[in-house]
Amino acid sequence: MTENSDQPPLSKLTRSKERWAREGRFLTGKVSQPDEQRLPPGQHLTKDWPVLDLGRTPDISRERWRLDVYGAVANPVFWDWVQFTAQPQTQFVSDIHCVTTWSRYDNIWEGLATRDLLMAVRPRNDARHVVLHSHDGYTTNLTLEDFAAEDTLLAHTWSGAPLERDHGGPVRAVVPHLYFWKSAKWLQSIEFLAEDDPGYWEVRGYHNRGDPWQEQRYSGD
Ligand SMILES: Nc1nc2c(c(=O)[nH]1)N[C@H]1C(S)=C(S)[C@@H](COP(=O)(O)O)O[C@H]1N2
Ligand SMILES: [Mo]
Repeated sequence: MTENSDQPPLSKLTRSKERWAREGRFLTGKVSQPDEQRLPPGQHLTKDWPVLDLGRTPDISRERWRLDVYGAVANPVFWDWVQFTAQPQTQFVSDIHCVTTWSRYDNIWEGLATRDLLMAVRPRNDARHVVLHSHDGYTTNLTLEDFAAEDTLLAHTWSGAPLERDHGGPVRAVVPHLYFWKSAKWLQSIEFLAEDDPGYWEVRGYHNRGDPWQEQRYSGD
């Protein structure tokens, strides 16, 4: 999580979010279950789709894009666009829950399901954790179990159209059962690890797991 000095400065929102994590902003103290209520505690519904990131938007063409999957796996891969899109394609419809309290229902994603990726790379027995690395220097960590969740995918298409650059195109992760900061945009590589390695927001006060139903917004929640 080194800060690149040739990167533009972080956005004002990014700095505010660091402060909110320290203050415990937006916490309601409630817990609910997905089957009881579609909207997690403390969230409100939005119809538009806000753009949130560190304020650096990488410009990666599909031609230049590669996916590097490495670490504690039997079969590491380094795919270009043609190889990536030759993998099994899956469509999932899921809700987005951002820690800054907006949620957006019924997003239609298409791409490679993480379960299919796992079949291709075959995690070793000692693999327990996954780190997603992005082209803007962002990282986020997941347990192997959360990464392998049923409706989790590496998405290149949203609502039938190529994923926009602002929203992480060419390819972003989508991990719908956790807060949206776990869904890395501009995905560059996926690292499998025996030990946990907290990511960009996880070392800046966000919860290590981020389950919206348990309102795991910040560390210590
Ligand atoms: N690479 C990268 N991925 C990222 C981020 C980021 O700054 N860089 N921000 C995260 C956060 S905090 C959120 S809420 C979502 C926002 O995705 P959106 O801009 O498509 O709504 O992306 C997540 N993935
Ligand atoms: Mo976020």
